[in-house]
Amino acid sequence: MLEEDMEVAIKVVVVGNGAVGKSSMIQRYCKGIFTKDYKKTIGVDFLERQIQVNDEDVRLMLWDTAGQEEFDAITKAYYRGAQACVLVFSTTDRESFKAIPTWKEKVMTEVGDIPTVLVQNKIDLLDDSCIKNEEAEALAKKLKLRFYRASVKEDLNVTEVFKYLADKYLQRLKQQTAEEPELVHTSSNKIGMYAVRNHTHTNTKNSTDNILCHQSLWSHLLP
Ligand SMILES: Nc1nc2c(ncn2[C@@H]2O[C@H](COP(=O)(O)OP(=O)(O)OP(=O)(O)O)[C@@H](O)[C@H]2O)c(=O)[nH]1
Ligand SMILES: [Mg+2]
Repeated sequence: MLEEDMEVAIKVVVVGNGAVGKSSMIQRYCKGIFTKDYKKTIGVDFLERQIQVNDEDVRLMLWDTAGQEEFDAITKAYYRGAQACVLVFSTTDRESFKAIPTWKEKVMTEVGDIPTVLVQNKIDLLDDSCIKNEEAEALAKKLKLRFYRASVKEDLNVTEVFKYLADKYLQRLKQQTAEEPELVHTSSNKIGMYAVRNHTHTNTKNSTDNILCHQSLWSHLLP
């Protein structure tokens, strides 16, 4: 019974300075929308989306953390249990670029080395860029991270970022379970990290994936 309810669910934290586009990125990915207005995230928000990776159903649970420093103490608690991370900076905000190593460190301190990706958002504003391409690439190399240039506004590379993380996470998980087979909880070849039961999802279908959107924080997902 328990086994049947298991599925691959990945907790992803999206971090970076305020106004770099974290909430916009998650909204774009989960709801397919973009909003021009800036409304800073207070504490933490949560949305999720279900995708297929190599015939495997994967539920991406996307934790949208506040970038403003005033919320640091709250957001840190939500890093716990994260299995993947998106580090975001903005093309037009040099401070947000300089802050990336610190954000990476904050997440690593809580959860260790997890699949992570570096994203330069707002590349539609390249004319106003305050970061040279080489600088961004050098940082990615130094931190040993896959690097994407994205525009949430133009819907460029957003899907790719999350697809990469899901792939990378599954690879690691399969490697781990090959080494330690007792980590596999199920009889149906599904590798489960969370028991997901009795959900009352509001499902919205798009062409390829089943998209599940939530505005509420679930008690069983809280750290
Ligand atoms: N031009 C452009 N604007 C963007 C893009 N992505 C986000 N924005 C805008 O940037 C502003 C900040 O976006 P948010 O997604 O709220 O930023 P955030 O990182 O969640 O900010 P905090 O919640 O304060 O941490 C909003 O006005 C968005 O419309 C993009 O790709 N291009
Ligand atoms: Mg936000």
